Amino acid sequence: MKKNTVKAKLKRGEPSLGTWLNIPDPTVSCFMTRVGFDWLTVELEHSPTTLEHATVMMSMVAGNGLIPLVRIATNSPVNIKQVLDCGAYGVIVPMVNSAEEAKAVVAAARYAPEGARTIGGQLHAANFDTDSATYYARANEEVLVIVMAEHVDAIERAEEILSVPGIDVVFIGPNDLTKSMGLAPSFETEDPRFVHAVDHILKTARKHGVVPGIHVGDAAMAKRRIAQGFQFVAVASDAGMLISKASEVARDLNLNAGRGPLAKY
Ligand code: 3PY
Ligand code: MG
Repeated sequence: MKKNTVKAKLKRGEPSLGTWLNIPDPTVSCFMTRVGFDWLTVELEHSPTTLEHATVMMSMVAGNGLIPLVRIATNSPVNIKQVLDCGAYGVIVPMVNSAEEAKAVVAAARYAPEGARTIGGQLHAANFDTDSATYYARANEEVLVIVMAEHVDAIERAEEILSVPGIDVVFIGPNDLTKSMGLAPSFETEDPRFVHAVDHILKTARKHGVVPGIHVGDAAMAKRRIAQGFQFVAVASDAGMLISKASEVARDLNLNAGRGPLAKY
């Protein structure tokens, strides 16, 4: 059975960088496997991507030697079970704001005795180049369980959330987090509430042996967050990078005068 090389890297204390696949197209996923990231996350929360697209995209990512992850739309056992059964090496769950919600994530993502994930499917094993029996025996070791801290409630309850056994990574969503503070959504701000929240998650994650992660808008921010101690770092998205580069070219040709700032995510 293939190893989850991202999980292994994070366990060794090393940083691991990836990006988001917001475009529901395996050709784009294929291109993105060629640029050097360790992992690619198929976005199901804020994109037109269906489970069917996601399955093909994950097969492309795993087949090309990268680690396919999925961010589901909402925290539900059905969403978690389906993306793992369709071949994800890890699941990213948005808006986990209490210990109960974190326990529900672990229960859905881990087979017994750690959780209550039900048995079935073939694609999970196929994406790990193994048979179902081996997958059932080893999945708990290989699958990454990632909860998002992206609301002031999650910051307040970080101690209880990150004490829940079975969580590998806590991933900060700066845009929803800043919005929940009454600020304009942003990847980064000097606002002391945001600075303190990020620091608090970093320290609390370390205390409980959970890997700290964060989404950033560009390479400079990624370097700063890694220097600060973050390990699981997502940089922008395929769609964000496409729009950003295309807009830059259009701007250099004076084609987009009067348009708003470029998308980063
Ligand atoms: C956010 O910034 O809110 C995110 O969800 C990033 O992934
Ligand atoms: Mg978010």
